[in-house]
Amino acid sequence: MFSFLKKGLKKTVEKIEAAAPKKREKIDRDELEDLLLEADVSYDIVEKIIESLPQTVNRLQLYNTLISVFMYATPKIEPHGEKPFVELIVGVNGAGKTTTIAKLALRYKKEGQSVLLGAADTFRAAAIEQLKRWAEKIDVPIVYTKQGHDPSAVAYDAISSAKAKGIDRVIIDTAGRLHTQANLAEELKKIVRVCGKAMEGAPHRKILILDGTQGNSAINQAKAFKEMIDIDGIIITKLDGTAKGGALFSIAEELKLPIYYVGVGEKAEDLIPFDPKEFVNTILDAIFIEESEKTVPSSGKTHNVDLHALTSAQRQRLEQMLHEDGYDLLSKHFVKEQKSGETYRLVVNDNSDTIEIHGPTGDILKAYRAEDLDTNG
Ligand SMILES: Nc1nc2c(ncn2[C@@H]2O[C@H](COP(=O)(O)OP(=O)(O)OP(=O)(O)O)[C@@H](O)[C@H]2O)c(=O)[nH]1
Ligand SMILES: [Mg+2]
Repeated sequence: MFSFLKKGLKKTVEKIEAAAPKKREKIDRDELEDLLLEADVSYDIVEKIIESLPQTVNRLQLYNTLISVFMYATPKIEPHGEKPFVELIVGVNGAGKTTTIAKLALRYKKEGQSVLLGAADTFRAAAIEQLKRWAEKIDVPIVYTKQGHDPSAVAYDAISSAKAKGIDRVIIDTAGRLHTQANLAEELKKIVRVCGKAMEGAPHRKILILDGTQGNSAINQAKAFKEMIDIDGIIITKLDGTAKGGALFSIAEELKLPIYYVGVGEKAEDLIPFDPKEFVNTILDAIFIEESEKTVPSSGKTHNVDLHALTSAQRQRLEQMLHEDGYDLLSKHFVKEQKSGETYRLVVNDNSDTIEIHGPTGDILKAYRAEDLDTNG
């Protein structure tokens, strides 16, 4: 799954790497500012991020700052109680609504849930046809009418049909454009109302689809939809086709909505749950030296320290020993030398059963015996 998101963020990562070809352990604030702007993180957010950081920034410091942007990635509402769980899909035209519906349907199906689609984009005949083709391809039932018919009626019928058949989920497609913006707002509001008449509480999730290639300009569009109907969360499509992946930071921060999934291709399989940690780490991998790329001494088998594997007493003892020797624990992978401010790598050597501090060329600067963690210094 990790590489899947990496694939989706390929262009964004390439852009960062082109701007800063040499990976490093720390980055200067000014250079970081340029890199983030390069990845289409909006200016306001870049300023906010930079403000909270020291002049030179290490991976962990930047991780902690970037991840905090995604605090709205709250646990998603899951189907419970009465069937079906109804999702209404909205967004401007071409954003990827219909394709994303197919992707969601396939995902739910693979999870063992039954799905029914509602073709409530009745504005264009081609839109109905497109969803019908997808329904056929992934083999799920669909409720549709002729072009120009009332989309609310389709939504109502889809929910009623799913209720009658005991289907787990309904996903409703909508038009991205009508004759006017006011028409669209009225229509979406009406669909929402009618869903509620077909089933109390429906639609359970109103999902806004945003085209990732639009970067930050998708934000105003999103705000307009948020005003029309109360959006619950976002799916960002076409991440594979853009170097503007950094816009996800601004989108999350500005809209204060969770990002449920990201689209990383045109096939029904190309939808992945959005994991902020993975996302931030993929960006950081483009800037900082990856742990595995760093030089480690060939003697003995080493791996990263997993501080979570230590008891809190052991960890305290390790910090104490490090401190006495002139180092501070920065993160589970790094320490800082108090005198020079240099960052060194912290690794476990399984052969000698020690925790070691490795210098830039892999030389062992200090080694602590694992058993000493259990004694009181
Ligand atoms: N590369 C890539 N293309 C995508 C992705 N999602 C959708 N697309 C493409 O974007 C185009 C528009 O997608 P649709 O699903 O038709 O968009 P829509 O929002 O339903 O558009 P309207 O019905 O016109 O409002 C299609 O060519 C899709 O194949 C994605 O994640 N990656
Ligand atoms: Mg469509």
